[in-house]
Amino acid sequence: MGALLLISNLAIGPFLFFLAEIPNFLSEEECKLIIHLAQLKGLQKSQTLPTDNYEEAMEMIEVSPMDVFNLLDHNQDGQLQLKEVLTHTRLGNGRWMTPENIREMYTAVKADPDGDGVLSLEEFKQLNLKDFHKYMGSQKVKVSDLVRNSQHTWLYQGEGAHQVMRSIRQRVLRLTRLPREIVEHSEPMQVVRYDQGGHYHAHMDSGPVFPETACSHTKLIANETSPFETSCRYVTVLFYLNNVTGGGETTFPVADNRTYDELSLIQNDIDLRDTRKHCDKGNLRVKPRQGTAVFWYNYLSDGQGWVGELDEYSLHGGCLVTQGTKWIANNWINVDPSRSRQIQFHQEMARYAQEELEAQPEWTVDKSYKNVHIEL
Ligand SMILES: [Ca+2]
Ligand SMILES: [Ca+2]
Repeated sequence: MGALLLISNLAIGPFLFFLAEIPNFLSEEECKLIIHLAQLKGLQKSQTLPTDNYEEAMEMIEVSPMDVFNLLDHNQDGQLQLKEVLTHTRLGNGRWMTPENIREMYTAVKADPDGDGVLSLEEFKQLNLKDFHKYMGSQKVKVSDLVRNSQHTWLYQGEGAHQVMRSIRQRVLRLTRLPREIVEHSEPMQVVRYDQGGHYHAHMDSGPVFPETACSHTKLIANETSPFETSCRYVTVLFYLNNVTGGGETTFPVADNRTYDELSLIQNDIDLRDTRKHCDKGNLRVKPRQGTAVFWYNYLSDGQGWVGELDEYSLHGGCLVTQGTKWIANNWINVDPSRSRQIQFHQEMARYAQEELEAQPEWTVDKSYKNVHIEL
């Protein structure tokens, strides 16, 4: 593939965050075909509006106010700064919270009587969490308020798939130089459509890995129940399937930073993770160009030739599409940070194939991903 020679390194961070942009990785015809196949299959909303039973759901959770306070007080100074509250956006009922939203909420539930924008422990103790949940539940949420406003579907790439889909998988195999069985047993291709007004605020494609964390793919064969689960997406290959009339860049807000600090992403009311408002301030932006592939690692190496810790520099998001439609596709290569579990997974997959449990055993992997909706 001549195209592979045109790799340009866009970012090399202090821990060698690597990002490559490869023009013409896909031909125009291939891009059109992927879009066509996705349309035939049908797309679904990537994130739905929060349901009305949020309040009841929150009341079921028994956490003491002190635990919540300590969880939020990142710098442990006994006060909750605005950015500390903002970094825990899961509090937002699926809604993306802005500094303005937080201030409105403080006013509504009278959380900050001295009005200094900071919640002291005393102020927090006075706060009735039920009022907070009631307020959140009463907020009308629009799709533009969500973390992610897009539609997506999955396309099979295993044996027997459309020759173009197979060919792309082979190219990804050569690009990533990973073992064939790892690439072949990874997630199907995800195709995403952003209409005008669509966005995806900055996020990681995969989660941190603790000793108790299970990977979605190897969980199938591991007979353990784990408190944490993540998709273990070692590599992301993102394809731009069309030229976007306006906006829709991929932003990496901290790709070139010297030091990573989650809270430095929010300064003076500017949240760099907000891809509707602050994409222009990010460190690195890739403009969508039909056929171009972008490739990066979401995890660092463990120093022994295997997957290590999550690379926080891989934080990225989809900027607001200001005009037209944006089509992209993702290929994620899934690797379990536990080498033995990954090997066991391959053995099991090979066994399934041999036993011919199903007419097309390769579909086993794809089936396992069918109902996976990982919010990241
Ligand atoms: Ca604090
Ligand atoms: Ca205060």
